[in-house]
Amino acid sequence: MIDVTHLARQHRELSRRYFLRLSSAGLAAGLWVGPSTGRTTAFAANESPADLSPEQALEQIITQAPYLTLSSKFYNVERGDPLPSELPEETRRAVGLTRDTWQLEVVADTDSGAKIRHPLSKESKTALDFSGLMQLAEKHAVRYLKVMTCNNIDDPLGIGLWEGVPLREVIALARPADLVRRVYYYGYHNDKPEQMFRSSLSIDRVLEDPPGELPVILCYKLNGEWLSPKRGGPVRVIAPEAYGYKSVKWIQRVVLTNDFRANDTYADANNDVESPHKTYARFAHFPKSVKAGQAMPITGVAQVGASGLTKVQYALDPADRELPADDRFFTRLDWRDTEVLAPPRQWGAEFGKEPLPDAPLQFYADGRPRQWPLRHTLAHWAVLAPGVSAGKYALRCRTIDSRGVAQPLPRPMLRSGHNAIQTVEVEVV
Ligand SMILES: Nc1nc2c(c(=O)[nH]1)N[C@H]1C(S)=C(S)[C@@H](COP(=O)(O)O)O[C@H]1N2
Ligand SMILES: [Mo]
Repeated sequence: MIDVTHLARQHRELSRRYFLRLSSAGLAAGLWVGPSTGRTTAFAANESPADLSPEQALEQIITQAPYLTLSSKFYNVERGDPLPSELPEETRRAVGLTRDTWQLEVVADTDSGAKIRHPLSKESKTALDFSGLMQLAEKHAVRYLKVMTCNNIDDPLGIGLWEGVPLREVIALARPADLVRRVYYYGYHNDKPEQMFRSSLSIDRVLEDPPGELPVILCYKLNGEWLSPKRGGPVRVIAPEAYGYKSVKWIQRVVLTNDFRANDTYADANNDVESPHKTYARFAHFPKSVKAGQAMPITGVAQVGASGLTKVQYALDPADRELPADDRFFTRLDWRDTEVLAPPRQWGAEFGKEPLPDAPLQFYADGRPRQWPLRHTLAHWAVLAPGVSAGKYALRCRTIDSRGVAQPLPRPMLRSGHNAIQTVEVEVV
């Protein structure tokens, strides 16, 4: 049997690039939307030339993909008619969606009893503008890696290096005085209440980061470049541990309230609005069809959720094998470990072969990550699975979190973060 650990190590030394063909190539081909749409299988169709050995094929797959996603290659989730990101430049200027016209209001929900001493409002000409934000950035700017995932979409939308000012710094400017329990925040949506997209967090989450957690930021850069209109520019919220709906784009208004309840747009339609990232695995590349006895290069990504990640495993079972009805989450399959790949030496996307500038919060000053994999990012994994006899197989993947618990756990609903165990078909001929 081929030793993948060895292969990957050797590979690291040889090529210094061993991340999967995911972010850019994958998204370009629309591969990031799950099996329900049939699109992930495009990965499988995208197979290595037949004259490569399985080891070479694995190496090729691993070396060909950058870790980060180009800003333009993120999968967009946006609403509005017209879409705020598609407004012509001149309209964007008129509605405060350019860096030189943007303003952020931070006001109190006075009806709720909340009191602040220094409201930042357009009316009183005290709203924060972009140069005010940049002034805060000089002292407080932070950067971190974070995956953007919609709790209703199987695959992550993209992963990037986000830069911004902690939201607490801007809230501090407004000098909250009394009875503030929650932060409501709103994106621009054509000034039509029915199109409004909003989200909320407890004031404590914004003011204080639990150990190991990252700050909620007002983000103005992605991968070292100004945030584009598509990604929510000039400024969006990034809520590091939350699914995408907490990261409101085209942010223009923050309301401090004494209401303790979430007012999120995503509270509708049974979405869970207090649900951190789930740890779960997805396939990137697997052979749709393979010869009997031939080793199978299999790769994928795993989202490293709140509970961390220690392992990614796969199981290969005859497709017609009857699974116990009481084991919907396949706990009794013959799960085998894959290799979770080490940090990339090249980050790809806008950075290409360049190192990440100004060490992100999850990194030491010398550019090494403080741990790997990082929570709220993606881990890449690979395995060369031993060959099997002819037949149709079901191939599955799952993760083991940092507490040793297999994830995803059985969940009553997927709207707290899509987390079904992925199953794909492999035909051995
Ligand atoms: N203003 C606004 N912000 C928004 C949305 C939106 O429709 N309008 N969609 C949210 C949802 S549901 C997701 S999953 C993420 C997607 O971010 P992306 O388009 O940058 O990938 O943006 C969030 N922020
Ligand atoms: Mo979403």
